[in-house]
Amino acid sequence: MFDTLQEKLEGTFRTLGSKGRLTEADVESALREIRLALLEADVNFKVVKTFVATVKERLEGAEVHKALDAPQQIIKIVNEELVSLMGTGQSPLTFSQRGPTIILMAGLQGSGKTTTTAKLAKLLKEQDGKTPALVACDVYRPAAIEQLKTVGAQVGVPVYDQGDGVDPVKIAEWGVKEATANGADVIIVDTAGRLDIDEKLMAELVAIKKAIKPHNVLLVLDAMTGQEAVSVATRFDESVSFDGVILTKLDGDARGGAALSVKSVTGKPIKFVALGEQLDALEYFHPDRMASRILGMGDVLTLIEKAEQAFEEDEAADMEARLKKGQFTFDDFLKQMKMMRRMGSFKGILALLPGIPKEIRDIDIDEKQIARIEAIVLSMTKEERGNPDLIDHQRRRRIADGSGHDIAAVNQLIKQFDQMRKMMKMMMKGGGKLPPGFGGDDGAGGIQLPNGMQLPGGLGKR
Ligand SMILES: Nc1nc2c(ncn2[C@@H]2O[C@H](COP(=O)(O)OP(=O)(O)O)[C@@H](O)[C@H]2O)c(=O)[nH]1
Ligand SMILES: [Mg+2]
Repeated sequence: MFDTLQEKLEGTFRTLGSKGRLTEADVESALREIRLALLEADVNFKVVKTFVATVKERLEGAEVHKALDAPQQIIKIVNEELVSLMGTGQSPLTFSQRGPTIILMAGLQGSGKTTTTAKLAKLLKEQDGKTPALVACDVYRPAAIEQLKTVGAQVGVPVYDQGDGVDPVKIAEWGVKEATANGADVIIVDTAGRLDIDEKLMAELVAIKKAIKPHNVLLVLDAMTGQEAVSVATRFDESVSFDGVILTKLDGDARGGAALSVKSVTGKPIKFVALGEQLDALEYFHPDRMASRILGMGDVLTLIEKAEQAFEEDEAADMEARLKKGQFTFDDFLKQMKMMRRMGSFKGILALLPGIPKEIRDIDIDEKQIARIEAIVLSMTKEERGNPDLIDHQRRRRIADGSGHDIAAVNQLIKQFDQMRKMMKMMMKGGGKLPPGFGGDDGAGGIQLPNGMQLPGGLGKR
């Protein structure tokens, strides 16, 4: 996610960080690079213009080029401005005071409405203790109703449908009534999308909206379409005013233009982001955490939340204690793989951590691989598990034979372990703290950036 933008900005900050004292020209050139990076990320040009002007103004006001830690102040200001570009905080859903909360999903075909409808139900059920129900109003696309029923069943939420021979407005009204009678406290209505906005679709949405009076109209936008998503939002808002955005497919969005522009251009906040096809890949959107990710500082807070959901407390505490003593063994490695597996996709987790080397980012793990790692680790002696340097060729051979894997698999595991150990060391350096399960207690502040700089005070904390 946002790799291109991240790389560009990181490069700019690295250049700045390598200078002892910043001249006015240094600052000018940094601003120019930030401007270019944002434009290349497909951020709306008016948004970029205002953004750079604001950063510049703040820099001049703070007279940072006279200060010693100018590069860090620039990062701090850019960070704060990125946050304010995307909103002032998490923008919550409106929950009904009496009766069920009704959510109407809108968006173009293929934007991810149906998938997101199920993801949202799952999130509200698991994180907010709600009892959601879904209503299938896409009567145009073949198999659309079946699709919603399938994903609804996967997340364990009832789906109300009347087939595709009924007027969607009638289905919506009926579905809301039925679901309410059956005890749902959140009702999410999935609607049809077209390949592009057309009059009929808009008229139908307006009619559904009028009929069921939703507490939230959420526009689902495909992040990968960049500025196109922003213009879709503008056009939707002219016909069917909406309350907030769910930005999907961020996992495939290297640029970030939609995420950074949509709030400024339409005035409507992003409420949720979807980061994958799996039904648990939906998150509340936090502008500050997103800014951290964009600046390559990771998103330690989200990581901590995920960790808290996945880890047993004493398990994590135990691991922490050993890591603090500088003991990172193969047993820990195996345990960590298992813990991370419970948190979701490995790649998704690494994206939340600051300063991960590319070799580690590229490791992908699944259950089969965990079983393999386990077999290999179990074939090691206690000494070998604590000290990989001990494991020479002969020992590798023995471990390979003992575990029923070839020596290449053993070599690869040892290499990955070494990299992981180095990463742990790097992250513990400079008083850096790690999230639970990774060896830290609160994960706030003191994080070492890949370019060797330390996160300015308070930046990692909120
Ligand atoms: N990679 C990725 N794919 C997604 C995401 N959300 C939806 N999709 C995929 O996008 C496609 C269209 O989704 P669907 O829910 O049918 O869109 P709809 O036409 O708006 O209802 C499906 O293949 C989904 O699996 C996401 O966050 N990441
Ligand atoms: Mg659909």
